[in-house]
Amino acid sequence: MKRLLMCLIALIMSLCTVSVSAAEGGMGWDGENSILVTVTVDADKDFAPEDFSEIDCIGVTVAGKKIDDNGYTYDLILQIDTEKYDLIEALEAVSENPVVTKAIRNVYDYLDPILVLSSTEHTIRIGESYNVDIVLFDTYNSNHFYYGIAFTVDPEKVDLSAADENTFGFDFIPVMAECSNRDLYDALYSGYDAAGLLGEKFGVSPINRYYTMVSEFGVGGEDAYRIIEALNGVLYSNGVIAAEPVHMEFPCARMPSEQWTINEPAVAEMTLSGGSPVGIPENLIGQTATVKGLSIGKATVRLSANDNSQGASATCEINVINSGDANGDGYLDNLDAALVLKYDAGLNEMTDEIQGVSDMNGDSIVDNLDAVIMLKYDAGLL
Ligand SMILES: [Ca+2]
Ligand SMILES: [Ca+2]
Repeated sequence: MKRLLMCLIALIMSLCTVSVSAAEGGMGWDGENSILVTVTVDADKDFAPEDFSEIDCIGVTVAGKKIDDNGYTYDLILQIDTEKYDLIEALEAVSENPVVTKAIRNVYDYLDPILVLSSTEHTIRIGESYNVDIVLFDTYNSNHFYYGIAFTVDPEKVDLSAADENTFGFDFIPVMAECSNRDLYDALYSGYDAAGLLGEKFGVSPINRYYTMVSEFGVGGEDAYRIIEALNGVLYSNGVIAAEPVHMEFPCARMPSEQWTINEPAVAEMTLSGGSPVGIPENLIGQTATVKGLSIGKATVRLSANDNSQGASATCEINVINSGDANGDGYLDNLDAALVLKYDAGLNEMTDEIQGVSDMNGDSIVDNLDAVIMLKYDAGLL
């Protein structure tokens, strides 16, 4: 029931629109040229690039601001000069700044899904098997869903009893008052009248904290800029003294899946094993594809993996060569190549069967070219 509810809420949220002039990446930072730092200072402050001279900072964007007994804590996106620093060097350098309490990769990055297999190409002999494993499958959606902004108002600056959704100078909808200790997640997750909750009229919160929706599913690409753009707008609005993005994850949206295929089943056969079931027993992820060479040729193993709306695919080219086991010891090595070279030089005989397994390039002749392929295989060069 709860999953169905969350799906419904997700659908409703996906229909919410944003009336903000999105920068569409115009703020200058992206996933490759920025880092996220947390800074604690005594007083309210406007940050400038000069505050982070350790990295020759070229841009600062506020991604969050909180106030507590320790002072003001900001989350800042620092744009770095990638000609001078890579991300890791920048993180180390900016950590030396006395006001920086935490420096990490920018979590508002758009992170492309990454799918890595144990190999992108591999050569096997007829009859030989090879395991293709998933080394890494990472998506943005698996970790982050941002939907809105929580902001705190200074009641000295705003007459909350007369406030409505237009009071603060931004018009994201709907605005919800936080009237208890529940956060956005709890408010939505425990509420069965999802549409009613989202449309709740602006009320007075005893803790002066409110929520406004920004948008829909996930943050990535332009959505990331949109959230931060909106956050900056909220932070500099009338009476707002703190603001942060709020996020939640939808269990119903987390259904990773994977599909393995091979395009030339006559060249190599594929068998799947292992993996963990997700959601339904037949939905396995993290499987191993064992490929066995059947005939000389090339076959492509392809994995398409998905997690929610983000997916990636990766391939492993399987090159199947002849068995090449001229001496019949089960291996293909320089001893077999030696036999082929002797045969090519007229120094020994070969049965038709042995010639059949020794013709590595498939030209129906057993000669030094086949020996070269054998030696390359033995040396790991194929
Ligand atoms: Ca052999
Ligand atoms: Ca040949």
